[in-house]
Amino acid sequence: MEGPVRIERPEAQVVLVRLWRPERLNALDMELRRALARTFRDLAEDEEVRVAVLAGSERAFAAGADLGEMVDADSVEMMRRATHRLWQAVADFPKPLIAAVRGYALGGGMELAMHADIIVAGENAEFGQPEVRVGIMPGAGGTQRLLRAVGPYRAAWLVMTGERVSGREAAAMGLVSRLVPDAEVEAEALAVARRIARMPPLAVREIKEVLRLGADAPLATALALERKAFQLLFSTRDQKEGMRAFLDKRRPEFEGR
Ligand code: CO8
Repeated sequence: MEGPVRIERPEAQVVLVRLWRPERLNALDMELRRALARTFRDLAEDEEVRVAVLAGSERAFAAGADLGEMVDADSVEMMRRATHRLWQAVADFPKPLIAAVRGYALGGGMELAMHADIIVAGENAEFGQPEVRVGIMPGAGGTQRLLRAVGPYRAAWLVMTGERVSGREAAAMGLVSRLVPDAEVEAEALAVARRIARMPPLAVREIKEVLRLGADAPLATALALERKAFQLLFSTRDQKEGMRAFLDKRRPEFEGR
């Protein structure tokens, strides 16, 4: 398949979305971003897909926005590009998204990784928000998602200095869900995807939504959201199947109903 975003189907119900602009370390140009947004909108509707893995190449998950496309832009041009709509297509993906990070995840690349629910990273991956070094600042969640992930003091240090941290250091900060040797990143991300794909999809979808919405809501509101979603799941066949299978001492078969 041609193009900067490639779709692989390594197994049933799991899709691997691969950023493929290796000669530019997967720098995110407009073509790649548009393709990524289209891909996630399509996958959201695809009933065959329960979980997505987002990966890059061996050297780079993504080395940030394509600076060649930004250097001469003015504010009006940046407003006209309205790239937040393209990012939003990834943020709105309703199924679990696992980022498999090898090599560089810088600037917009690190922000893209933070759009995922789970980050699997290699020990020598390199995370960073170097925007300040090229005269700007993060513009796709790199101040806000990072702040929520690692706390204000580490976020300020990373964003103000633009320094890079290894996968190991990022894991110690809480930015990584699973830290593995570099060569095992994709296999581990796919193994996690496979495990989640076996779970009841409606329950997983509710979990994602409540985690996301709850994180920024007052606690009482978030707990109410959780309670309502919990109660709602009692109308699913998968709830009956899951509990009945447990009582019958057999494996459940979840169908997403
Ligand atoms: N943009 C364009 N081209 C890039 C980028 C980039 N971000 N990163 C790498 N490339 C290109 C290089 O220019 C080089 O091209 P060529 O072979 O033609 O010279 C090729 O990729 C390979 O890169 P290097 O030769 O530089 O490889 P090294 O291993 O020496 O270095 C680095 C790798 C450290 C990753 C280095 O390339 C680098 O510092 N890249 C820039 C990283 C950066 O600053 N990223 C942040 C960009 S700003 C940003 O992401 C803002 C996001 C805001 C999001 C909101 C958007 C609206």
